Amino acid sequence: MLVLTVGNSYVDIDGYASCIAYRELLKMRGEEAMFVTDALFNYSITNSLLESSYIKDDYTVSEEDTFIVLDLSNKEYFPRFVKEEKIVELIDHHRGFEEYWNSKLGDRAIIESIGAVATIIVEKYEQYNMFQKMDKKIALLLMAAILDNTLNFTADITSDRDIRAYKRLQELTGEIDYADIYFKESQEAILNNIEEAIVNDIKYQKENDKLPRIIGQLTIWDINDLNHSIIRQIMNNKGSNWIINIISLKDNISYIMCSDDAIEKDMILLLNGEQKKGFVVLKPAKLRKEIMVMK
Ligand SMILES: [Mn+2]
Repeated sequence: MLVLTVGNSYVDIDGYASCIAYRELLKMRGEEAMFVTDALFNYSITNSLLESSYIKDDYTVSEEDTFIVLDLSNKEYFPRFVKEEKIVELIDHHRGFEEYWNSKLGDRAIIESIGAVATIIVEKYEQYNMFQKMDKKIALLLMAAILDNTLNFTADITSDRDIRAYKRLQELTGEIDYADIYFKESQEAILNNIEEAIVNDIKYQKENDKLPRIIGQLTIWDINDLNHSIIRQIMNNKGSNWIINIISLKDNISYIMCSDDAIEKDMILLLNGEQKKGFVVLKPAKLRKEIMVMK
């Protein structure tokens, strides 16, 4: 059996959608394949997508099986059942292990700087002339993956290929407002457990003395759906000097909440931001990793 799989820590919608869509493409081409993972699914795989008729397979990997690894090239995160010498194909967009896999797999290793692995899967459907035969539910999974991994096409890693693939999926499904639908649903999952979402993504930095040590980040769809005092409370529990970068994808704006007025003043200067309704506002949005290198 040919087994498709992803990382063992948690699965996001890109790995999930890519495995399912690639499995269906292989089936259309007469090759049987299974999508096997034991990893937890994160909030990006929303309930409506989980309820799709396309799901992972209940299959126990055996000795003879071969593997296709997606959205992953760091061996540290390989599931235990994957045998490296049995990998027949690997597709990823995380950097750092390109040489290793190119030398092992040649052109069966595709590691590219692109917004989503899902985009590469869309291109595979096109290559094999199967794009028009793609099921709408599969197309929606791939659309969600591209939206999520490119942060609604705002992330630096976004390429023209992601934009083009998404447009084609939009035409295929007729889903014009899917970004709104998808991000609202994933935001709901974040807001239902806002403390976990914030606490699990706090960075404690020492490298930049222009910034406080504690820097949070929260990516949501619409800033207007947030309860500001709860966020302040969660951050105050972590320390007294902090900022949290709240990225509102709908309008592509960073709303930076600061622990106190002094830090707020520093941030307005450092980031060239505008003070608005208790935030330092940056348009277009900046990622935390960009803010952390500003001096
Ligand atoms: Mn990905």
